[in-house]
Amino acid sequence: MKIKSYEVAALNVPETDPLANMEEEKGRTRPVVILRLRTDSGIEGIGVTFYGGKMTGSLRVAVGELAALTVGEDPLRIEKIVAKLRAAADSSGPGGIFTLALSAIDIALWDIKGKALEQPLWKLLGGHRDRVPTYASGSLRRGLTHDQAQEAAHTLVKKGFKQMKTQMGLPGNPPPAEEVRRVRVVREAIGPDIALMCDINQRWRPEQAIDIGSRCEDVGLFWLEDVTTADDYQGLARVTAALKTPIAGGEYVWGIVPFRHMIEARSVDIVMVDIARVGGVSQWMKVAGMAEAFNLPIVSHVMPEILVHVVAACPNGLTVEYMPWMIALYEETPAIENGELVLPDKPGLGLKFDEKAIAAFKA
Ligand code: SMN
Ligand code: MG
Repeated sequence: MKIKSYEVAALNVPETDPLANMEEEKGRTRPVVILRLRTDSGIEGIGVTFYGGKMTGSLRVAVGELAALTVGEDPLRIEKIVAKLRAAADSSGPGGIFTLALSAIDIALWDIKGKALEQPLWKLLGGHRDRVPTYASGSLRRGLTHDQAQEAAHTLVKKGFKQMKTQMGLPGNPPPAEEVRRVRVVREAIGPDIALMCDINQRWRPEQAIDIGSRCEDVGLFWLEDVTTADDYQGLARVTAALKTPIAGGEYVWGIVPFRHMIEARSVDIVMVDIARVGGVSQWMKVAGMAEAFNLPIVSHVMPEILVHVVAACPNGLTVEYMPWMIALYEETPAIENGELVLPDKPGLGLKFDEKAIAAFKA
């Protein structure tokens, strides 16, 4: 089997909040790049990438330039293709737009492999379990008032979520007591039995993280995420050592090497890997193995319809972030039953682009 052709498109996907209907602003869109890699045997693999922002046009071109280099290659030889692309792109890696583009290619190659072998991706990658816990994300944002956050949290509980994530690092950098109020009011709304995560998105200094983190230890957070600058491995390690609450991090670093430093420094208790920044499915799985060797759980970041496969594949997969930003791209995405994502039986990613939606989102 050989790769025969490809098609790349930039899309603007509506920024809605399908989980709790708590948009801060109507009508906004998010730029995304999609890829179709076609083989001479009729199998088509799909890939997705984003984070290009105002450079999404450049990201679309980068995906196309890399995809052109895969034509004629055997799609089952993924590491051979990745090595070829890295070499061809010279020093445009190892991070940035090169890695974002590489991720779309790698995801499409794994989709082809699953379809060629007639197996769903999660089974090809290890198949540790056929259901995985998932948490609602993207609704309980820091921009909401405490009242709105409580209302959204109620909605998520009513929808059956057993885990959900809110945010601190509130706008205007309020005093610690006001920050802590956010997690307290959400905890009040959901009761003691729902797992509550909280994302800081690198907005605190290490000492602030220790201060505010200590003040909310009694809230019983499942994790505090990205409490300070993502590559301050020592600063993170100080926070991790000081707090009882587990610290999660990793979504902001590029490729697999930073995870070595982060894990060696004991910067985090829970390793979070972003598939676009790490370089796709192949690299995501390598970090999962690294984390497993250090007795650390691994969690996903965004795109649950794709990441459900890798988390389910690994013995140390903990939970899938249910951030439904991209589900509108597909005809169908994995169901949630009893707070868990159900793994698909269909081969590869088990996803089909919703062609009508794709046409409507064309940039
Ligand atoms: C997040 C950051 C950037 C894009 C999507 C989501 C956030 C998260 O940090 O973990 O959900
Ligand atoms: Mg995050």
